[in-house]
Amino acid sequence: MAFWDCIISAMALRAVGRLARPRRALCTQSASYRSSVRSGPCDEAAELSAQSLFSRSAVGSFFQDQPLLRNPVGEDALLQSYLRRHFPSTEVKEDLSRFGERLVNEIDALGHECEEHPPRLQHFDAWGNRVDRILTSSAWTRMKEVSAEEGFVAAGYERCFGEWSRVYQMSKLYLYAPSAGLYTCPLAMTDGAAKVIESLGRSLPVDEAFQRLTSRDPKRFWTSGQWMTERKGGSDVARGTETLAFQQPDGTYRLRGFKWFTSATDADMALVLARVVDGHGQIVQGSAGLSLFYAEVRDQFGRLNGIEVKRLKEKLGTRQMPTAELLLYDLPAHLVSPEGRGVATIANMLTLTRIHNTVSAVAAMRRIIQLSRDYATKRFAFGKLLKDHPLHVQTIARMEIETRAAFLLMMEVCRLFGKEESGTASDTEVHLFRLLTTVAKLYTGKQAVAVVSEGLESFGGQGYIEDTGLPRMLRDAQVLSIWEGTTNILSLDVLRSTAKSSGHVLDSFFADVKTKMLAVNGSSALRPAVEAVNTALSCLGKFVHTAAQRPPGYMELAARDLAYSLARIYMGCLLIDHASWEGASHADAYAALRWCEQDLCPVASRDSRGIYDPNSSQMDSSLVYEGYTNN
Ligand code: UCC
Repeated sequence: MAFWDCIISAMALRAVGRLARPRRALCTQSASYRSSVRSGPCDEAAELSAQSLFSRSAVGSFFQDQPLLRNPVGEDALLQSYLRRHFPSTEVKEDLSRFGERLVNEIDALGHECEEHPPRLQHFDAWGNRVDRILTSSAWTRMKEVSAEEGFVAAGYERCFGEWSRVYQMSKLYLYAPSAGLYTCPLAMTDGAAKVIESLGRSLPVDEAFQRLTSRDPKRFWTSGQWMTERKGGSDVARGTETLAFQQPDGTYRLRGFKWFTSATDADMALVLARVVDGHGQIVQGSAGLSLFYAEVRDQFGRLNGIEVKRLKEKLGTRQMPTAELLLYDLPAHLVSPEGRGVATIANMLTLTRIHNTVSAVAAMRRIIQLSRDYATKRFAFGKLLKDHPLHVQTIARMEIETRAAFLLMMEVCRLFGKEESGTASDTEVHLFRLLTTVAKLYTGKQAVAVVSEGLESFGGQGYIEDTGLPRMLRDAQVLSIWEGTTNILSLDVLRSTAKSSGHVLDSFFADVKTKMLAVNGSSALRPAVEAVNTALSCLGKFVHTAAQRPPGYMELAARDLAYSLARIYMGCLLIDHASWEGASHADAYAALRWCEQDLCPVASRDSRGIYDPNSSQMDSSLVYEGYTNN
């Protein structure tokens, strides 16, 4: 026998000895029975047999510790430092900390219940009457009460913290969103409706509605829907809206049409776009023909008011919340906008829902990181905890940098909003607010999908398992880049706001970034980041200044990259600004430096490679349609 064969035989014998040594044979039981029994001597066979017939199968003794949700305020270093920097009084921090405890102890479980008991549509009652009841879970109902109690909408209108009131309100919603079972959706539209009514002037009958939308009394509190989308137009609302409004002798209207996508359809009221039919039966097509109406969903007996719920949507995510197709058949309504100014009037609502969308996006990122980093302290693999694997931690760090940048942009938009509402915003700030609301929505929606997806991966296979609650987060994140304007529609909105303001929104952007960078020039640790932002800004400036000479269609092709450039530069600027604050941590500086290492101005980089040339557009088309047959 060769030397190696001897060694191998000896090892095999030793192994057999180890396996054979400990127990007496298991007598006569079948193989499957034997496999379910850990040990048992022959002389106890009768007893063993009885026990094992009913024994639990052996599944091993190891069970992985789960990630735990703790008070998200205590876990959120950036939220805390932001509050320390901007809210000298401790009142806000105390309210948020109290609310954080409530989240952990009460609300998070309600959120899970909303997912487990999604809404159902009951078309008929037991006696055959058409009722179209949307049946929601008790947890969903409780969320409505919680929303009133916590003043999620009210806080934005009470304005207890002056120009910081929106920051306070949205900070609370940021904590709430990942545990809210999607109740943030009706709240977004409710906030938007309150804003529209407030800006139109609170006359009857909408004054009563305003008071209910902003009430802290759960018995009075109402939510609102936003009924825009029709079969022809999710994005192209102006051309896709077919709903008609017929004026009645008393000056009210009756609406007839089909709303294809109405979210949180169990709302109490809705703002609805429709076309007024004139005395000759004529309507005006396009944007100029659209007006905005206020409608109450149910009558005094709780019956639907000229509405049939055709069906509930089967959605990828947001299943906690009812989304329906509605036939409006003589829905009583009041005209609230000037005739033909429907889109411009509902734009206020879009602004609000886009801010809420941003808040939900950042909140989702923050929550997945909190769970992921906790898990990394509990999961042992390859001889050590995940938190001690540098590559794993690097991955979470990259998620953290995205989230910090997104958080600061979200807060800045809220800050500017609060200033605009309280009349203290400069012209520059008003322009910035218009631009950044769109940019923040489009960029954070994309970030949320990427970060939440990466977050799921950090749990390995468990991230893909439904009852961990993790997959729901990815499903729900996916909607953030779709509803309230897709990424491309919002990129075009950046061009729209630029054109409408004769370039002032971009002038304000440049001026603000320059001012912020000048203020931090002294900090040497941040110098590479400051240089990167300044360089990117100058590249962006060159691109924008030559825009007028571009061929038609050029800017449309550049729109998405332009919007991304604005987002990345501004986020870099905010990270640097925060890191240069005297109370900032080393981690703040590190985040700023790392963020600014990426291509901050992709529109300039791609422009230099001719990506937006008309020729390139043709090549895109031939690439996409290569091999496609349309017959
Ligand atoms: O309904 C949906 C789901 C609801 C769920 C909401 C929950 C959110 C919760 C988040 C938290 C969890 S989804 C529906 C999604 N659809 C959209 O978002 C619409 C997307 N499409 C657009 O944004 C389009 O660009 C349109 C509809 C605005 C385009 O309309 P027009 O009429 O073709 O555009 P115009 O002619 O450019 O704009 C008409 C007027 C102009 O004002 P004037 O007439 O004074 O010049 C614009 O300046 O509207 C003004 N305007 C705006 N103003 C347009 N957009 C804005 C804006 N963003 N801000 C201010």
